[in-house]
Amino acid sequence: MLKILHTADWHLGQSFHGYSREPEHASFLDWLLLQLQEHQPHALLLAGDVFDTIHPAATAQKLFYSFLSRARQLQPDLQLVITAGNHDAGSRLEAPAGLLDAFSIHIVGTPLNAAGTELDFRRLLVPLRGDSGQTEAIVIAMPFLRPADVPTVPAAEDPWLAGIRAAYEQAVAAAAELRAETAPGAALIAIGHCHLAGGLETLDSERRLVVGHAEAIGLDTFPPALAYVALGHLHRAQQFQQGRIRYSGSPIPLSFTEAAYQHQILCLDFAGGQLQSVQSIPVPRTVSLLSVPVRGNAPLETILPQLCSLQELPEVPLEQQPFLRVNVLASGPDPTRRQQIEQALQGCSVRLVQIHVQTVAEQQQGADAADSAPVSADLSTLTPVAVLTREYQRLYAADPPAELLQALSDVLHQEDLLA
Ligand SMILES: [Mn+2]
Repeated sequence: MLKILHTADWHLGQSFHGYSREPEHASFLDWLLLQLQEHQPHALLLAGDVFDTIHPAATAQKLFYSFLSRARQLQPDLQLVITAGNHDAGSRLEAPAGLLDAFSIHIVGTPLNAAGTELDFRRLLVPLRGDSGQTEAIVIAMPFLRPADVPTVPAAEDPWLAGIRAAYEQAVAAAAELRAETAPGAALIAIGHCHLAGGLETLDSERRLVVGHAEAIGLDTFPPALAYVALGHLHRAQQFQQGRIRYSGSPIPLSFTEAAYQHQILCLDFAGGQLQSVQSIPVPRTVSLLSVPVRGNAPLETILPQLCSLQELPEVPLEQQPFLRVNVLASGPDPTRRQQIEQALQGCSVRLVQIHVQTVAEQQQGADAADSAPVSADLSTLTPVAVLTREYQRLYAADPPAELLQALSDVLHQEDLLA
């Protein structure tokens, strides 16, 4: 019997529109320690994106290392396996690995050997002890694979994707070999940080993994010999192949587009080399993400009364205040927009982090069409008034009001006087 917790995409140190997520991360890690006490897992797997950036702030590093130390104190037998994601600096994350190994904390940042010259799949293998005190699983601690990290596959149509597949093939072979030598009944488990074909992305959340034209790897990258595949990268929890392959998702919403679903960690039970059961454990949300309106957007005059109703939110310290995004549908320019919104929010216990403006024309054509509207012009005949008129028409599907044109002509006239 072997019990494992699977989590990923912590993104410690994330700055959210200028606000720190540290209090939310600290609450999550406190909660995770309680889960360790309650579920008493033999191991914890963290499948990449430990930190949000390659140079995490000292406070983020402190949060991480103090979690490791508290977890070890609470549960001295706990085995931790941690890999680097695309947001992490693999070799930096791995730098203290020699020290942490002594505490059964295995950190893998790169699949390369110590000299950084060759792939070494043996060093990715972490045997996990279960109830029996014997090895009950062998984990392939595969970090995020960059194009330079993967084996060369001759004549591959896509060298990166083919290389990732080859990397797993060779790693699984190495794991099977180790299993045959040391623990014949053990389960083979792989960690991965990748975008699986068919996976649900969260718009504007995950940093896309595109090299050349390729992005998503196929499910067949993970051979049936693997009893379980613990994935990171996609922030929404999801599963494939009857739950044999799973993303645990991130523990906190990392963008507004992630606000609507339940974040979780997974608790897995293995016996006889097979996955027996999976329980998803919802992570309590300590700071909410509010959008006004809840869906889509609305004109400012409709939004303002809704903002005033936020006065009813309980007063809490800044770090606990909900994050707020306001989605405005604009029929024309309005330099007082922010001011009106801030006024309506006065005294409200919220943090306004984003005013997202979509114009009527953008809404009609779809934002992309408006962004990429083809522009061609004869510069010799292009006047400031023509530029204003065209841009206004593009944004608002209407002619600019007379007072706006007058204001422009006043400015131009002043320039003439100054010249
Ligand atoms: Mn991530």
